Amino acid sequence: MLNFLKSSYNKVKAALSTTGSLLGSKLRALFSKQIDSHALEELEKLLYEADLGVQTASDLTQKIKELHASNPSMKGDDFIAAIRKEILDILKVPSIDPHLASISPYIILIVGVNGNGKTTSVAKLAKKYQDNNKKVLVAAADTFRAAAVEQLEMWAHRLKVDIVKGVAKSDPASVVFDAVNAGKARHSDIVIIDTAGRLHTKTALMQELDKIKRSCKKLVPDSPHETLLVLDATTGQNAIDQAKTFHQFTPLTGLILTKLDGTAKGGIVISIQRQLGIPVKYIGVGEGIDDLEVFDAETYVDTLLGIESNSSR
Ligand SMILES: Nc1nc2c(ncn2[C@@H]2O[C@H](COP(=O)(O)OP(=O)(O)OP(=O)(O)O)[C@@H](O)[C@H]2O)c(=O)[nH]1
Ligand SMILES: [Mg+2]
Repeated sequence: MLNFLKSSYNKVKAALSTTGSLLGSKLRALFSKQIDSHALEELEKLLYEADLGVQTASDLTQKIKELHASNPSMKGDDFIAAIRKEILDILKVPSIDPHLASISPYIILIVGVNGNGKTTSVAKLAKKYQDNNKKVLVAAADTFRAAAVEQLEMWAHRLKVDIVKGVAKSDPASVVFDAVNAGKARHSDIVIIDTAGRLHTKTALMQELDKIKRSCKKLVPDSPHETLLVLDATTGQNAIDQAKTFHQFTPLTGLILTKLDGTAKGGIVISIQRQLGIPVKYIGVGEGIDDLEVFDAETYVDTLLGIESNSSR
């Protein structure tokens, strides 16, 4: 297993600590009182406010109601444990493709709405692979703005990874073709493609992604191996709409959820998984180059619920 697949959990905890302490302590306070209809209503509200989504909030509340009815002596921590289990059931998906290391070049396409953190995530991913002795090439296929190419160039320079870029306003699909070609010729292990921010509601821009994918396929069948949608966790339920529309136009293999350090509502991960079934593969926990973590359901849930993990990670 690649080293970086074993997350460093402290950063995740730090990023989610606002939510963790808030939701966890609020739940504990709630469960220390009499579980009556008022408390159940309050529970549903708390879960909803943490961005778990209407359905999950309602289902979890129903579950607690049933548990309490069948076992009135249940205590606060028992309820929290029950919620933990339910959430883990929702999040039970394989996280990283097992064949990841064996295909070369492994092509990762990064897509998303403007400003969600695509370019930063490309750089962070490049660094992770590089730290694991993978030869990385990044493709600056955001030809829409000159500044976008410069931003990725700056990262590529700092990280000393190969970059293939197009001239301003050139066809992104042709930049991608050149990049994948270069990746093959230079024996890159990983090619990560940065694309322009696009609104999920703009059909022409969404079709452009198809063209980019065709460029990849011409050179490497079955690629891109990953199409990762970058979502900003602070946009709450709007992120769900973005994911739904992107997924319709261009099937996604996973999500990168950025800016979890900037929200007190980390529950969006559960909403997304529950409604769309697309796995969150990475989470962004800051602006630094090392602030990207492989998503781990247990760490996430424990942090969200303020449960002290006793494993020695
Ligand atoms: N706090 C925090 N900031 C982040 C994270 N990821 C990205 N950012 C910041 O979000 C801003 C936008 O990031 P970019 O990577 O430029 O976003 P983009 O999706 O490439 O934007 P466009 O190319 O304009 O569509 C930058 O200021 C990043 O530093 C994160 O996980 N946490
Ligand atoms: Mg960008």
